[in-house]
This record gives sequence, structure tokens and C-alpha cells, in this order.
Amino acid sequence: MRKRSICIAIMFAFVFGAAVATAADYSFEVIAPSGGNPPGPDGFFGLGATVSQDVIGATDLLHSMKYQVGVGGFVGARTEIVPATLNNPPGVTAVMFDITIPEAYPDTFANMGVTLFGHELNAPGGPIYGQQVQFANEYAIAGKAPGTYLDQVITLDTSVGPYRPGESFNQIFGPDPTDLTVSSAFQFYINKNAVTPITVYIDNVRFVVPEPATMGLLALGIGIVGAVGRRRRG
Ligand SMILES: [Ca+2]
Ligand SMILES: [Ca+2]
Repeated sequence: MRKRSICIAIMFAFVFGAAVATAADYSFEVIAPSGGNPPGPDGFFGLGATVSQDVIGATDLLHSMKYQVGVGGFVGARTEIVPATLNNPPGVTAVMFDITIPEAYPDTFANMGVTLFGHELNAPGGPIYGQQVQFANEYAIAGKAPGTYLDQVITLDTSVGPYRPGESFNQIFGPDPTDLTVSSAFQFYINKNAVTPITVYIDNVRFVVPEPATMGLLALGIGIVGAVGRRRRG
């Protein structure tokens, strides 16, 4: 009986936990302009990099984004098309994505991270536009074997600036007067050895918003398992 309730609690936690972020926010199926930038998949354009629509590494529908970097240490793939999930702060805790690495990176480091841009519409002295927030958490590509990696995560826990370093997405973005009221652009940056090129394919980008029900079920599941564990030890 006890075992069965543990099983049910864990099952619920996994089923609902997995349902946190299912629909792709960027799937790279549509070529679209983004502000004054050249058209690209979901409006993505390269900054020191070349981005294009591809089929390699497509894990959601038919297309992926090819992210190709030659010589250059710090580059970006950016879009000014911001999905509703990201532009209804607070809520988002992480970015989830599928990545295909066609060949192992032969140099020491190549890390992918996230930069967000936003407008401070409620600023006391009038709106301030285009604030930039880079997040500390990075996804290491060097050292990984060639292949497709599903459900990879970059958390938005800690800004490294220039805007409000040390704070999370959900502290920085929101309705307060000094918050960034809306997101205006999203960027995957790659920070790598300047001389060594890299190419990766990205698809199925999801902004993770934990649902209150999910958190409750997770807590319940963990609580039951913990209580039983304590009783067993006692
Ligand atoms: Ca896709
Ligand atoms: Ca806030």
C-alpha cells in the first residue's frame, strides 16, 4: 500500500513535471524578418555568426536552425520576435532546447548562453529601452560527443549584467517601476575559442514556466517519499 502511494506520487510528479514546457516557442519552421534585420528562421539573425534554416537536427516538425560560427570569440544568434511566454513576465525560469552537435569541438571551450533584452516602460523618469541582461548559466558544447541532445537547459537564475547583475529573470522582468516590463529580443550567444570554428543545430526551444499545480504535486511526491523514508529509518 505504502509502496503504491510512493509510485503514484512519483508518477504524477514526472508526468506533470514533464508537461511544464511542451510546445515549442521557437521551432524555426517560418522565415521571418525581425525588426530591420534580414529574414531568418523565426526572425533569427547572426551577429558575428551565420544562422539559417536547415533540416539537420530537426526534432520538432521539419526544420532546425543552423548556427555556424567561424573565427570569432563571442557571437550571437538573435531575434526580436519574442513569444508570449517570454513576454509575460514573471514566470520563466529556464530555456530548454534540443541541440545537434555534428562533430566534437576540437578546442578547449565553446559555451552557449542566453542574453535577453527588454524595455523599462514604467521607469520613474520615462521609458528606458533596450536594456541588456546576460545570464551566468552556460551550456558547454566542447567535450560532448557528436549527436542530438534533447531537453537541454540553460537557467535564467543569475544575471551577469550589464543590467542588474546577480538577479534572476523573474526579479528583473515584471511590473515594478525599475523592472523590465517587456522582453524585446532573445539571443543565444556562443562564447568560444576565437580561432576554432563551430557549427551546431538547434530546435524545439521552450521557455520553462513551472506551473503552481506541478510544484504542488512535486512537493507532495517528495513529501510522501521523505515521510516514508524517515519512518523506515526510524
Ligand atoms: Ca522545428
Ligand atoms: Ca521585480
